Amino acid sequence: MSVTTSPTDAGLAGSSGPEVPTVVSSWNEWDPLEEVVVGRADGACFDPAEPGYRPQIRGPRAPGETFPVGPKSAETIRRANEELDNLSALLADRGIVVRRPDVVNFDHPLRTPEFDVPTQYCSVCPRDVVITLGRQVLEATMSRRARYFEYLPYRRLIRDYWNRDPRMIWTAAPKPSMADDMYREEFWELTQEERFARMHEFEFCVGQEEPVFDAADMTRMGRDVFVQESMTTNRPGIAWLRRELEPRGLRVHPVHFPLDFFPSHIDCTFVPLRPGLVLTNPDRPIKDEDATFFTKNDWRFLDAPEASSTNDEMPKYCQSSRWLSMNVLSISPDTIICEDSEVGVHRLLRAEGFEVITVPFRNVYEFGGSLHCATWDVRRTGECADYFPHFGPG
Ligand code: ABU
Repeated sequence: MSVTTSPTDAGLAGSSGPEVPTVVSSWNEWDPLEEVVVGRADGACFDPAEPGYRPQIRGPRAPGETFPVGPKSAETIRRANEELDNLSALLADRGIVVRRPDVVNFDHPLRTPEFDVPTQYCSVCPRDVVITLGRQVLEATMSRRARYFEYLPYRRLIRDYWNRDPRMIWTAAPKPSMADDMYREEFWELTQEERFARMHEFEFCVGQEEPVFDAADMTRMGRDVFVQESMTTNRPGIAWLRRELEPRGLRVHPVHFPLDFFPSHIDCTFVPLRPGLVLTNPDRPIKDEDATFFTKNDWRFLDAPEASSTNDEMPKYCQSSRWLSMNVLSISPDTIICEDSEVGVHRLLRAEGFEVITVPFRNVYEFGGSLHCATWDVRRTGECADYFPHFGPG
């Protein structure tokens, strides 16, 4: 495949000079990692049910048992924090600057003019909330009520980056109302057959009126940013991103995975590992028309192997799928951090020539994600490159 440095670099990067420090700069998911934010579990609550979300207990349940509401136990939080701290120490040992969000107590009801929820959620998954797009830090609209204020634990860090880096651009996307009529509650009642029949409509639990997106529905590949239509990102959300990012020289592409009936966040579905290679989910193939853009630019899709557990064997209160196995963190184009138990993924990546580092992370799963979700890369070495030179038709 051919790679060119984007002709729009100058416009994207702004003025440069040795005296101006670069604090925020990350163009893709694989360049050498220099600075990262790792989430923390303190103050976390169970995700409350709401129009955009119906949490479920995994595996067998006692008669009448319902999904808990309120704070997670001190022991659950301790175990997750141990793994998050261990990841932080490993990254720091490799010379990567690691920063952490503020400690926030999420056990507060939230009431706005449009809605209320009994508690908020947690600060384990910065990836869902904020994204670095070159020199820009963008706060997502978010899609769920309990996550409306989830940017707050990161604001001290964002302000610090903004103060230290005069070229850093700080943008907060407009908050949606999250009123009842923003959602399509009938989505939750559809049968499997109905979902199958409607799989190409890409209509989920959020409507198509207000722009809505979670940051984790985006994946960055230099000048090109891919955004999946999902339960957490709608078409106006993608249109908003396009208008925001294209004047800065990026290209925004909607992508679709028709067999994923509950899509939420692209990083267990379509995970770029290095230029020309994407780890793909065999249960959730990309729509043919979307795949063409990759194949005509000589990208290769590498199907992930079976995960180490079934969905039912995932932690009881975990709302993510077994495909957290694919939720890896690249710290360079040839070094990837994976969860300890996901041996199939280790084997596959080693066979592709990657150095694989493994860490225990299963106690983090019930907080919404694995290694990619629980991190937000602020700075990676490298510039904006064009990995898709064959852009037009033909
Ligand atoms: N937060 C990522 C979860 C994606 C999945 O369950 O497949």
